[in-house]
Amino acid sequence: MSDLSEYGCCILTDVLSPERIALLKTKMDQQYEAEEALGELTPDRGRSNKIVIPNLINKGQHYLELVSHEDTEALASHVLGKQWLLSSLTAHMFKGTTPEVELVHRDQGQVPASLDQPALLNLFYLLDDFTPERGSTVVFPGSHRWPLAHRVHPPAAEKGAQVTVPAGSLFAFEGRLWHATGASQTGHRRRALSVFCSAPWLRQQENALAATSHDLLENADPTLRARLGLKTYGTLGNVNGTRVPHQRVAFGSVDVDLPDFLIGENAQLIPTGKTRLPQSLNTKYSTDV
Ligand SMILES: O=C(O)CCC(=O)C(=O)O
Repeated sequence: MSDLSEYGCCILTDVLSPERIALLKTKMDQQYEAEEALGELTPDRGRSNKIVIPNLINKGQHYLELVSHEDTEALASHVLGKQWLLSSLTAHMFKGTTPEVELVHRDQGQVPASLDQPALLNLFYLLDDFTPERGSTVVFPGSHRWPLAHRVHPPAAEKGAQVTVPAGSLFAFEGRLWHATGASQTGHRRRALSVFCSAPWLRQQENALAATSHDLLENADPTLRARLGLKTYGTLGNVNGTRVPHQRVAFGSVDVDLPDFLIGENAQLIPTGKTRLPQSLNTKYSTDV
């Protein structure tokens, strides 16, 4: 925690056991291959060889365990307060070599640069060793405290330092730190899982309530539901006008249920539950059956 406040980043080693690393690597590779086979439905990966597998929330309990991991809880609560939100849960890897360092950025680039506090915290759980040859992250230690004039235009990538961190570590960097994905000479996969945490007043990177299966939301424990946004923070995050517990509470922190109905014009009830597969899959399914 003191490194985080001094340098804007920190490293905790030996956080994941070798067995857990092996399992997560296998699961991540399988997930990637399976999504690639989805054809038109494969998420858009962009043109870079740095691959991000989005929205791991629906993709297995083994990923959700990192959200409730004690080190996630400790660091995120320390930096962002106890009511932090899950901004996104993603997997990061390379597919072959990457010739250039990617964009140098601050994760909280969309928050006014004059804000002198972290609004985001990126927790990278490393499944492979991060080394400069493998394109480890380029960081500018201490840049989270740079004066305002240096917070908008990024520093030159060559002036940064690349981290060296062993697999199984947690590499944490806060939202004001200038950083970039390094160039990979070797083409090593360099796998990591990102638990991206935000202050409770900031919009989440993934639209969790639209992107999470309702089954998962209904069955999630209260802490996970809160991390995904089903808890109020002051006057934020209400499901207003439909039946929720503690209807009259305007301030504070209250668990919120997904309503079965919204109330529309002339009190017409609008059902919220919907599960519709794309037409092509529906046809395939009914033919197979
Ligand atoms: O892939 C990396 O090394 C850094 C990733 C990054 O820049 C980010 O997630 O904001």
